[in-house]
Order: sequence, then structure tokens, then C-alpha cells
Amino acid sequence: MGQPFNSEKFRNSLVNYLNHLGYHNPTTSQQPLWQAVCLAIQDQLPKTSPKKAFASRHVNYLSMEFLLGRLTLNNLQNLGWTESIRNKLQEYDVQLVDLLECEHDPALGNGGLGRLAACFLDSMASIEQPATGYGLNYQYGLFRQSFTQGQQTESADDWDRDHYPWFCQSPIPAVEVGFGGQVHSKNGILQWIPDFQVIGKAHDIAIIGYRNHHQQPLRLWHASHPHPFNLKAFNLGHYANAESNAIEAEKITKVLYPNDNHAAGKRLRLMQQYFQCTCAITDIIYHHRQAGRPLAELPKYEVIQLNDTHPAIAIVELLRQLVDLYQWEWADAWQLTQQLFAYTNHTLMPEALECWDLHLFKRLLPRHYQLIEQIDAWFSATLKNHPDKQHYKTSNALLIKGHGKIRMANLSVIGSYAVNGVAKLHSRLVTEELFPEYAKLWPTKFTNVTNGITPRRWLLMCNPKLAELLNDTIGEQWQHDLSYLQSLENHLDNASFLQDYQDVKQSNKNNLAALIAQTTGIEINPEAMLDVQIKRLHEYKRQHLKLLHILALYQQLKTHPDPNLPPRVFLFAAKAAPGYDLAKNIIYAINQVAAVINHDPAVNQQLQIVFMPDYRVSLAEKIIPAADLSEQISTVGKEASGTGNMKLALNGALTVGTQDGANIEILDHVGAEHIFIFGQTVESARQLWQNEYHPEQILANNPQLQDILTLLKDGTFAQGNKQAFKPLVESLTTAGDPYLVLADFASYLDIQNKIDVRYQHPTTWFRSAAINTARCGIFSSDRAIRDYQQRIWLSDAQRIKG
Ligand code: NTF
Repeated sequence: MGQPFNSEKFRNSLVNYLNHLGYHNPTTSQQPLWQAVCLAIQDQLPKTSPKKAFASRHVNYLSMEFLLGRLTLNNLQNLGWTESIRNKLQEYDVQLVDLLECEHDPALGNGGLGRLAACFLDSMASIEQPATGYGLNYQYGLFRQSFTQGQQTESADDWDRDHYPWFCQSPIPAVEVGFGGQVHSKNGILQWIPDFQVIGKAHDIAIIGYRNHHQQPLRLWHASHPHPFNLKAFNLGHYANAESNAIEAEKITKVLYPNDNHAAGKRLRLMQQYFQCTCAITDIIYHHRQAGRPLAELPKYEVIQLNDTHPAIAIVELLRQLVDLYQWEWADAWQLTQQLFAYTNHTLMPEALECWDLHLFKRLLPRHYQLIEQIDAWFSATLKNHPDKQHYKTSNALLIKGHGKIRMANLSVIGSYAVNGVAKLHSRLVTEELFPEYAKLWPTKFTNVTNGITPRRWLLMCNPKLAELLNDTIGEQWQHDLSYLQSLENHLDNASFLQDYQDVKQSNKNNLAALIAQTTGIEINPEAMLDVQIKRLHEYKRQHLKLLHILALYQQLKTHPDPNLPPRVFLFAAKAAPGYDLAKNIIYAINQVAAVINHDPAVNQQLQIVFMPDYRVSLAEKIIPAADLSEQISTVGKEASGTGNMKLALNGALTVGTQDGANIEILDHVGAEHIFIFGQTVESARQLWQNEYHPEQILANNPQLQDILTLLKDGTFAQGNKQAFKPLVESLTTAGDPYLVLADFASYLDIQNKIDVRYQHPTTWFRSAAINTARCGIFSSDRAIRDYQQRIWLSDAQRIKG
């Protein structure tokens, strides 16, 4: 049930807000109107959720990233008010669709990890799992991307947080956070005297559940200085210094670090992490005490879920507050801490596993450093009688690495009662390869929760035509429980349903074609197969393997024209971290190849390439419903789960993928006939790496590959510049091809040929597409949250063991 909408109240608030913003009627320019509409909607939201008796603990979801995407339509839809607002606006001759385009995506995340956090908030509100999300209110989100002569250029993403209308009042006390300084001992009691203090202020965004009158906060913290202006310095003529405190403090929440699957190791990043964690821990304790509950009962009512290791310092901060502020015995404080935290691992990539330099850490957080030494000592003590004691002493299980680094993943495992990976394969590798020692010591700590995606944003909202077809075919129950999509199986032999399904896809493709023309000037063939690879640019995700496939087709068509090859549009969208040179070179190569192929009449009737700039949530919402083929081609063992793979399959794109991450579970659910799997297995890849992989031999035996690499080296795509793609070519050859691109090349080409054949039979293709929709209900984030409840949040047995 949607909430009742009061049209009269809405109109009055709208006019008031417009007046307040200096406009006098609703036909004013779109941006302020959008703000006023959102504020007028907020006015109608109940301030608190109705209380319900609930058995679960309250979840505190700590994440450095929440990649929300636009909230306006999402909120309207969850409230059930879309039609009312659409009609109301039409009275003023304003189209809701146009107004929605005014919202800049709040891009407070990099990619999968941040978007997962946003899906989880939506699901927790929708299935009424009490929760608070804790994050940072960055002034600048993930950089905006454009292309200059094919090269990525970045610009600051100022999303105007100070005027974002979906923030709501939060009567939450500000938090003081200290940095640096010394630890003193006074009458046997240790006292940390920081030398720099900042203030954390909470900014809440209400997360609105789906048609259930329920909302709960995402609490984003903003750093400032308690004395932003130093009058004394000013009066002494030190004008620049007068504001330096404020500037220093503001830096902490200035900008999101733009790395995906890569740790930066920078001091400011550690400051962000500590700032966020202190604010969150202080807030959690404050609310617990406000409710009149003793601290010892924290684990009975609360759980703190760590979204990867970025907020792991919260473990030490809780310990510090218990010991230093509440004078608990160390052992008691540590026991309670271990009962409160749960840790989700999202990556096995060594460069993404955070380690902090001891000296940096000690200077910034001297008291926390002492506590980490004590945790380290505690861990050694638990091993005292262990038969493998010697092994552990030299193993990766140590908290502090020999050469002076603190391993945050180890801290997270030691300090948590539960640890999970994000897909079955990944969770297995977490225990077998990342933490084998811990898995042996504490086997029951480890579990799997396969990721999920919210069906509200990723079907109902982004694909309204498919949603309508589903409603007409199987009723609306799927909107509350995505597993109901299974009942589509009864309609798979119904030719008119399949035709409607195909028509929906075509209509979505036509819309996307118009957007592509508008943003890139490229007129794509909307009838062609739309082959999409949309995700961060990373070697392990292998956009360059896709490029090799395109070059193989180009070569083939140039030498042997083949009118039977079905036309394809290759669509890329991806941002590369600004410091990741090889990733940027891959973007450049794709853009240059696109420029040549798109203008070559010998091939451009069959091959077109589009690289859409500035990939973000709102762009994904337009691409996903239109896609025919979903590229999920990571090196096996490297993609922890993937979630784009789930969104695309749910919306009826067929997957071409490796046996990696959640692809394997998509395969299990849709069935081998309805997905295209290729390449190495985890085991065969492991053998290749162990027995020294020789890409030069693969190259020597494959003339087609040699020709393709020649094309990249002879200046064909770079106006004669032979060096243009040197980093890319070297990564595949002299650098040893660490991501097995050449090893998978032949099998990738082979499967792509099969895909071409299949696409020529629309009835079988769209039947498979509909089967993908029918069988992907399991990938709802509602299911993932229920798994967290059962396996982690509700499980008392595990918590007692500590
Ligand atoms: C990402 N991890 C993984 O690379 C994806 O496979 C996964 O789907 C998402 O997490 C969500 O679980 C990261 O971004 C990080 F930070 F851990 F490297």
C-alpha cells in the first residue's frame, strides 16, 4: 500500500518553497522547481516510522561509499505517488520526466561496493529490517568523465550538497573527533590528548521503504572545525592562517577517493576512515544509552556490519571508547567488541587489501596504535597451545606485517564474529586462499551471502515497459517478492507474450539510440544486437579482451566481407581511476578504434562502437533495459561477485561470461542453454599461474592474434603513432599478461561466434531472454538481506563463541 497523498497540501508547500527560492509560479525554470517539488514531497513524509515489534537487531551499516543515484523517482515510486505528482505537475504544463533530469546523481561511491550499499538500504527499509546507514557527506562525489581526443578527462563532481533537497533535519548531537597528539598516563589511567579536533555533523537522508510507510536514515557525516575562524591570528595580521583550521577540517569530507579495487594508502584517507568511524560509534552508543540500555547489552540490540575493511578502524574505536571513556577492563571490552562486528569482504585483489603504515598510523592515532598492539598480543596468546603455533607466527595471519604495516583485513576478521564473501565462489576463495589460517581456527565464523540488487530501481523504475508487461502477464506480486517471476515460465510457449517481450526490448533500444545520438553524435542501428560492457575500467575486468574481439571482427570483415554476420553495436561505459595509466590507455585505444571503425564503410554496417562518457547510476538505468548481450568477462577468481551481471540478466540480456563471481550462480539458475560461458576455470587458471604462464607461446601459435596486435602497434588507429597503445600492448606481451587475456582469447572468439548464430534466431534468443528474467528473482537484494538476517544478524550461536 502506498501512503495517502495530499494534493492540496502539496500545492501549498510547492508554492511556498518556490516563493522562498525567489520564484513565483511553478512554470519557472526546471532546477529550482525540481528542488521545490522534492521539498514539498518531504513535507508530507511522516517524521518517524510506525513502531513494529521486530525480532531482529538494529543493523548499523558502515560504508565509506553509498552510490545512491537519483532519489526523486525512486522515492515517489516507493511512496506510490508517481502518478499523483505527474498529474499535478501537468496542471502547470510541467512534465515529470523532464523535471527528473534536473537531479545530479549523488555519486558518493565508485562502483559495485557503493551501489550494493545503496541497494541494501532500499531492501532493509522495504522488508523492515531496522537499520541506519553510516557514511560520509563528501562535497565532491566521483569525478565526472569526458573525452578529449579519445583520452579521459576528469572534472570535479560538485553535486551541490548544500542544496540537495532530500536531506532532512536530524536532531543528532555533533561528535568531536581527535587526531594526533600523545597518550599520557595520569594516576595509572591512560589519556589520549589529541592535537587537532574536528567536529562531525550528521546529515540524514530518509530511505523510504517500498509501499510500507517505513523509513530509516542514511546518516552522512560532514567535518568542520569547532573554531572555524581564529580571530587572534587575524588580528595579528596572519590572514591566511586565520581560516587554516577550518580548511584543514573541511578537507576530510571534501572528496571521495576515486579508486575501485585499489587502496591509496594516503594519510587523508585514514583520516576519513577514522572520522567516519568515530562519528558512527559515538552515535550508536548515544542512541543505545538514550534508550536506557546498559552498554553490556549492546550486542543484544545492535550489530555493526563493515562494508569491506574501509571502516575497520571502528573496531578499535569501540574498544577505545569502552576502555578509556567508560573505564571497562580491556578483556571485557574486547569480548563485547568481538560480539558486535561482522565483516563483509568484497575483494581478493592484493592491491585492494588495505595495509596502513605503522608510523603514519601511530602519528595520527597513537592510542589506537597501542590498542592494536594489545589485540595482536591477544591473538598470539590464543595460539599459545596451538599445535601450528610456529606456522602462525610467520604466516599471513599476523595483524602486523614484518615490515611495519597493519593489515586491516586481519583486524576485521579477528575483531568480528562473522565474515562473509559476496558470492559462493568468492566465499570459498576467502577461506581457502585469503584467510586459510583463520578459517581453520574459527571455521564457523565464515559464511557466504551472495549479493543482490534492488528490483525497485533495477526493474520497476528503470524498465517501466517490462514492469507493465510483467504486471499484465503474472500480476503484481513480483514487486514484493521477486521470486514470483518464476511464474513467467508458464508463458514461455506463448508466442504473443514473447513478441511483447521482444517489443519492449526494441522500444528500450530505440530510446537508448536517441540518447546515444544526443550525447555522442553517433547514430546507431537500433535493430543491431546491443552488446554492452558497463563497469569500472580495470585490467581484471578485461575491457581489452572485448577490444581484441572487435579487432578480430574488423580484420575478418576487411579481408573477407561476410554479409551474414549480424550487425552489432558494442557499447562501453567505464571510468578509470585518475592515477591508473594502463586503464586510461585502454579507454584511449577503444575510442581510437571506434573512431576508425565507425567511419569505415567497409565495416560500419555491421560493427559500430560507442563509448558513452560519464558512466553513473542514471546512465546505467538507461542502458540496462536496452541491452541484448551482457559482457561479464573478468579473469576467473578476480571479480568477487559483480552486480551489473544480475541487473542485466534480470532485464533480459543474455550473459557472456567467465566462471567467475556470481556468473556461476546465474548459470546455475538460468541453465547452461541460456547463458554463454567460456574460458579458464579457477583451477586451470591456478595451474597456468603456478606453472609459469607463457603468453608468448599462445601468440606464436595464433596468426590472428599476431595480426591484431600489429594493428595496435602500426599506427592504424592512431594517425600513424606507433607508440599510442604501448602500455596496452606491453601488458599483453612483455609484462606477461597477468590477467590471462591471451589464454582466454580463442575460447572467447569461439563463444562469440555461437552468439552470432543464436542471435539470428529471434524466437530462441528472446525466449532465453525471458527465461533470464523468470529465473533471476533470486538475485533480489531483499533475498540477500534475508540471508544476512539468517546467517549473520540473527545468529546467536555464532556470537557467543566470539
Ligand atoms: C567489489 N569490490 C567487487 O569488485 C565486485 O565484484 C562486487 O560485486 C562488489 O564489490 C560488491 O560486493 C570492491 O569494490 C572493493 F572495494 F572491495 F574492492
